[in-house]
Amino acid sequence: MNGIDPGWLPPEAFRPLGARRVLIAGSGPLVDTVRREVSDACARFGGEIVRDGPYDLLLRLPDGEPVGDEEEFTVAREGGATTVTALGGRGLLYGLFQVVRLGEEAFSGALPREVHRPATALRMLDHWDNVAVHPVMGQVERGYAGGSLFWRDGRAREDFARIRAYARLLAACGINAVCVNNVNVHAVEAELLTDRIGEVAAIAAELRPYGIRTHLSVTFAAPVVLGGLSTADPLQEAVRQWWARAVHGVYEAIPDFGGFVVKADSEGRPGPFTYGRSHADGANLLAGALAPYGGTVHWRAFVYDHRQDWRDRTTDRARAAYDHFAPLDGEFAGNAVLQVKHGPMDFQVREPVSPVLGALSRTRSAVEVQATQEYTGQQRHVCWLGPMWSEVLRFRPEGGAGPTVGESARDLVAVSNVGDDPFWTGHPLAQANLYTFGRLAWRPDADPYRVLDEWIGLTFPSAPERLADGLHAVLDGSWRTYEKYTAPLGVGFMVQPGHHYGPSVDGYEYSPWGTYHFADRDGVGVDRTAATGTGYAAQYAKPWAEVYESVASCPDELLLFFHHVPYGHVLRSGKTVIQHIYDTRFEGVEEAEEARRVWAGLAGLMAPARHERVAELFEEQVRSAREWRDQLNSYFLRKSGVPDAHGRTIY
Ligand code: GCV
Repeated sequence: MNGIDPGWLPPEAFRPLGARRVLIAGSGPLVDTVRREVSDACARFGGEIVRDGPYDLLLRLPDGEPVGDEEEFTVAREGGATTVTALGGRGLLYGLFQVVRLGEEAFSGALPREVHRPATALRMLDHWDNVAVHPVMGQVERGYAGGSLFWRDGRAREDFARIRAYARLLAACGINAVCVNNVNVHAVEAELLTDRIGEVAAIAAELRPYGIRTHLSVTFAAPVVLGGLSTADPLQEAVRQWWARAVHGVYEAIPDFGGFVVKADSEGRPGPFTYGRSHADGANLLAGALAPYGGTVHWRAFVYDHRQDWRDRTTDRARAAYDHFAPLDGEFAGNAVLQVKHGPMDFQVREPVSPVLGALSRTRSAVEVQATQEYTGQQRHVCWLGPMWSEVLRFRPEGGAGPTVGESARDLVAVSNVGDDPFWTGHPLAQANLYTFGRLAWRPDADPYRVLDEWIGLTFPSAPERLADGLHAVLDGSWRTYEKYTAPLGVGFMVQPGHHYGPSVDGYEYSPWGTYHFADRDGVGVDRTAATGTGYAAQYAKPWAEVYESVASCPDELLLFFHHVPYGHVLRSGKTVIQHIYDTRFEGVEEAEEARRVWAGLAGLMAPARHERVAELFEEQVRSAREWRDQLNSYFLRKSGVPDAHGRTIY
């Protein structure tokens, strides 16, 4: 593991635990993992694992009860000893990491009994990793952290120690599932389901000791492309039998296999529409095959027409997922989970919460976010997404006292931002996104800034306050800074087509992808109202349908997502839209420059390699932010003819 960054588990973070007398009561594979962790820490810091007698820390499972995967655990400190009691092996492991998080606090003073229980059943990372290098997308689709951790040049990598270390990091923030291949399943990757399941099993063996289940993306056309059948029609008996056999083979190789992830009828992927069947038919076919083994199918709701005519103002990509899936609520099998991107479009820096998440009272759902930062700086820019994800999870689709998205979702899924980069995430500070995702998935109502405190505390265990303050200064507002210098007021997609990095205001304006801003000389934005627009606003329940329908009540930051307004329209801030566009782009660049300055002042407070990597990336971030500012401002000045009220340089 030489040269690999320890992430949020540097050896030093284990000092308080490793210096103690620790009693471990229980048995099972995950208890063995706990024992190894404690024993390594004690070897380093002078403590010991004791069999009885006085102890500082007791890690225990209930006596004599069968131990399963249960995740709940309790931490308390009474009578001079700290006790972690868990209901299952995973719980004990999570309890151990909670003690690490608490540090010295776990061993001093009183610690009132606290029960920790995850709010979501499954907290999964989807790797968009290809087995073979794809001619356009490379090894990892939208990957900005080097190559795949799992695959290289057509086969499974044998860097098992690295996979094990990854599993350890994930367990320490509560993640319990990983999907090991891209949802765009190409020919080579399709074979993982059958002939090459042994390679998946080898990866699963490294993830398992940290309580992580392995999932696989499969192609809906598998019976045709792998099985030689003439159809993949979900209602054909031969197709059903083919899937049953395939799934049986998977469980023979991986008895605790988690299930499938499926992208169907989306961006050219095969799906049930080919056979005139619904997505419930499709999902239930796979759910039926997985059910006898306790597996789950995560069926993605990212279904839309990517060959739209830009001249056609009636089709609205934002509507698509709801139009396809809301009518199917109640038709999905119990082990079919509808996996919904958090916004209706595609991981833009600002989108409303997907209305699908408010339309599934009888369907299990998973919220999908994107840690890889495809549209939020591609891990070249600092963009900590904790506050954005938290806003999504706290959103109440029915308003008032209705449940939040975080309360209704069964699972939380993130598109992984990890690769074989020595810093795991390409941008060393993007590790904070991964950690925050895991912790928010465990507790969707957690305060993201406190989660960031945890990440800082673990990653930099003996950090002086100055470093913690500096990291907060750089990270806390970084998402809003990114929003300021990129796309204004919820408009989205002003990026370079294809690779999606850097500005191109009209890059997607006359394309088939359904992502338009409709800027002309008078105004900008998409009319998605029920009264005069595409009707998207009416996909929400009240009060949101009304809030978004009216220009007067629509939140500023989403104004151009829902409305086409003149440049002179006055926002709640009292500024016109055009002045807001100019001001926020100038402010965003200044904030990026300021973050770069703060970062420079943190040199000497961390490993030089980490500081240097981020410093280099800040040069690129500031360059890119200036490019965004100048292209956006020049574009809108030229379209509108309205000068900047402050007379700043616009080209
Ligand atoms: C995996 C966007 C990305 C694609 C991705 C797709 C998806 O369109 O640009 O690379 O494909 O989302 O989520 O399926």
